[in-house]
Amino acid sequence: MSRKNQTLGEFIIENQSSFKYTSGELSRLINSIRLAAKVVSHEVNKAGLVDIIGAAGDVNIQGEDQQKLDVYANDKFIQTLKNRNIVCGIASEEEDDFITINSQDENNQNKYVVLIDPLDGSSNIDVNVSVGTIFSIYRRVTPIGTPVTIDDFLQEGNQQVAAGYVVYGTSTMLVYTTGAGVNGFTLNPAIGTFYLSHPTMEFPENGNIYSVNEGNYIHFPQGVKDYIKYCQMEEDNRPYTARYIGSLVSDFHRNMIKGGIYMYPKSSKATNGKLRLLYECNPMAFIAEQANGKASDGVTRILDIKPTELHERVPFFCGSKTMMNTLEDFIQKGK
Ligand code: P6P
Repeated sequence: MSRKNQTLGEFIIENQSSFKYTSGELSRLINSIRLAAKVVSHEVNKAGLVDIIGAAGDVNIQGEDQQKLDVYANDKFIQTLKNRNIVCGIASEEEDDFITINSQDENNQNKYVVLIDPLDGSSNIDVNVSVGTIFSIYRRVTPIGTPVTIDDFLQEGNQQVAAGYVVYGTSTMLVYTTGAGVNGFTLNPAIGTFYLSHPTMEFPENGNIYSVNEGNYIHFPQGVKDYIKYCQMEEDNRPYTARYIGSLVSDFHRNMIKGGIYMYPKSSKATNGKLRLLYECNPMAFIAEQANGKASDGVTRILDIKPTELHERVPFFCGSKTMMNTLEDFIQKGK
């Protein structure tokens, strides 16, 4: 249920009954993400003005230079979730292992775990291109009141109870689903309030935008190469338009609004692809499917992949259904 100019807070309260698990806890969890998103948005929007950009010198588990804003965003989301005592565990791209919350408190009745990429696309920070936060929420599978285990995090994406992203772009938007469609909220920074600006977001059935880093073309599997050439042919409504920002959240967001496909294939350089299953592909796939789109590794539905490691990578393709079906046909033929 949505109405014009509704705030995110009003929307959460009015739609709580549609949550699969009618608990105020999930509402409070989404609210805490809303708070952290406002704080991070404030810092991202002034990144060029203070000495907060530039590599922090550390290198994260992915072997990537850790930008100071990465560290800041990671700390803010973890601190907000911890302080409001809502979750029992957190996993983050920036943390080697998962974080247990209140394990010593057998009265800890918290039943949700959150997996997060606190600042995706961070290499864009120094060049003032939009970046994003991605989050994924599950109910724990181990007994309430006990410390979480890795099993609480290695759940298939089809078990998510909520997922969303924040895009820090020309405006800051929070887009999320609890399994009843996808809604987008735009932040009014003057008063710190998110307003419902994009109710019931959906991928157009087809599209004419393809997003891929063509610099890796020679390393791609044959089927992906054939699809990219198909996109570039003078035929039907093609050639398509190539748009690639280098920020998953931004490319995904544009393609969901205009219609399109995002591709990060495996290659001889990245044998399992680059994107992480748990806190990038699964949440974006949940949103895509809730928005009438599709997401796979080229063969298997992303949400049905059984995770084996916290930071595992998978090839990732998602977008308008018709485009995805055509791509998967090319991949099948290219085998
Ligand atoms: P490449 C950012 O690092 C990211 O994880 C996604 O946001 C983005 O789509 C992709 O990697 C860009 O990777 O190899 O094309 O620079």
